[in-house]
Amino acid sequence: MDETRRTIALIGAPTDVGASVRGAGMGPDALRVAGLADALRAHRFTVVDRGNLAGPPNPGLAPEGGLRHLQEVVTWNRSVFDAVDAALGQGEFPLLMGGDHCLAIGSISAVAWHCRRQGKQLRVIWLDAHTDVNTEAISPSGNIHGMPVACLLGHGPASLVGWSGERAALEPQDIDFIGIRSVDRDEKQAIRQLGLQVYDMRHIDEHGMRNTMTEALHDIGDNTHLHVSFDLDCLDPMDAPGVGTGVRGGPTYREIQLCMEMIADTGRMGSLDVVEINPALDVRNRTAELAVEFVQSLFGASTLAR
Ligand code: B3U
Ligand code: MN
Ligand code: MN
Repeated sequence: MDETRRTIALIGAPTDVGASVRGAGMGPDALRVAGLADALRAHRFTVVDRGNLAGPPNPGLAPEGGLRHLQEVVTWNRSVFDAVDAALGQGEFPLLMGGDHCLAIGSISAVAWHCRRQGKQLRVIWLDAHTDVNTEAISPSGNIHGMPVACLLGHGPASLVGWSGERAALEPQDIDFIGIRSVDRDEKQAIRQLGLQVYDMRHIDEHGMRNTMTEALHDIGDNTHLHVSFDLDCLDPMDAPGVGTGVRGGPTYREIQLCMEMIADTGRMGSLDVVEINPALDVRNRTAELAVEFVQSLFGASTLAR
């Protein structure tokens, strides 16, 4: 990343339609207030804030057919797809500021579409307490922010799959999960059936973050486009209280720093989602400020590097 200093396009998607806890729609402004753009400029990137996308309000309805707010989720993701696609088309680095994690459907579908046309190999690192691989048939909540991975793998409602030009934007071997500690009963079975690579907290406890990330990043090559999908509830809620569905027992601050620095060292990160910051539940914008710190590390900031 250091050599190229690409233009980073900040894309705000202020919605919580994929969640039942309200508040993640304020995430983009929380990141702006925490100084995301200037923090990246300090590392000599050109940063363009494209503002916030527009979309339907959260109607606050119960799930229908196992899906809450399907139409609104589709509409928001269409806008995200178009904005991410446009940024990639201009050679920019798209940084999606969510919003809840359902928005990764549009974001990663656009990245997959781009990689397909460019003949690039897409790899995704999913930083989260949850695996988000539920479908409408098995989700206990109907919340689509618990389903984006399933949709990207080609399993979900017809209106949310196939956006990348193929039924599946991702194959199971294209994605690694880090920090997992909350998986629903039927979701566990889906993970086994799909053969997903899940580095749960026990794995990190036993092997350490260094070995975990070495494994997760081992097949990154010159032709890889690495997409990072960063759900702030990956962090321990003691550090990051501003999330809707926090789960205790997350990685430490130091472990996440190392994780981000090792991703940066690959030099292959080409797109990023920063999602699930919920300012309504936060303490003095602490979670957004922490996100800004970790995003800087993802872009190569380190203690001794300029
Ligand atoms: N697995 C649960 C909870 C959840 C998933 N993602 C978040 N929460 N943020 C579900 O509702 O699918
Ligand atoms: Mn998530
Ligand atoms: Mn999560």
